[in-house]
Amino acid sequence: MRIDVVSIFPDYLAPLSLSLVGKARTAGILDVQVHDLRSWATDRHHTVDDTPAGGGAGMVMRPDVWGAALDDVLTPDAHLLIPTPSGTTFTQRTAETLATEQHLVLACGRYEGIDARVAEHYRASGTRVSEISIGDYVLGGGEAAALVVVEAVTRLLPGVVGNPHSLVEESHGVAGLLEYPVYTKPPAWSGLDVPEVLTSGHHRKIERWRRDQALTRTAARRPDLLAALDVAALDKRDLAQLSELGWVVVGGALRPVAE
Ligand code: 6GU
Repeated sequence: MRIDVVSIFPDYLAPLSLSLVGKARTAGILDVQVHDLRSWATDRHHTVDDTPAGGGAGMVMRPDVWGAALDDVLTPDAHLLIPTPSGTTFTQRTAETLATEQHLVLACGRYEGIDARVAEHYRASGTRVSEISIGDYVLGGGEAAALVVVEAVTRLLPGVVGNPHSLVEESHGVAGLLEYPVYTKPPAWSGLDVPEVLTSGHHRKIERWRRDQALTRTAARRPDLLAALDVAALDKRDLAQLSELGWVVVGGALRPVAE
């Protein structure tokens, strides 16, 4: 996969040389190029923004500078991603879809945003354009979001994660549950023991315990995920555990028992 990132803070993307993403690049699985938007500015001060049409606070990034940059960086098969708090939510499903692409181009703007004509123009020209948000909070710019997107996508590329099985049971996987808690050695630490079942060697009991823990965690931390769960994917023991947690099936969906 090829990923181009365009930003006025190219140094912000330095972590893309580290850890999992850095290794994917070294292994030749991923080609990442970071570009300074200002190199496409034509005036003496390398201006990239201007005051908002219609008035208001802050500055808006100029479409002419972005257009020059994107005309150079986009390819016919590229998917243009514009990180913005007003975008559609980036989820694990988004990462899975993007991991099948040949070429991603991330256009990082400051949070007041890029002139709306940029997305409109490239959509009209046949480029796939997605405006994406990484969550319901406001960042100073798209760079941190770009780091998030690149890491989430890269770990799904074939050959990046050593054991592909670790992609299966994780939080926000297809089961729609949060991951169960994990433990390692030593068996006793700070007065706390590794749960006995995990050292029992009973693989079926371990599997059941982990599933119950995943359900318990999801009920406590992300009840929205339980409410969206496909009830058909739940077995009798899931339903028993959920009932202990105060969740029952009502009209084909999980609902908390009213207090
Ligand atoms: Cl993608 N960009 C900015 N500036 N803020 C955000 C965001 C993106 N996602 C959540 N907040």
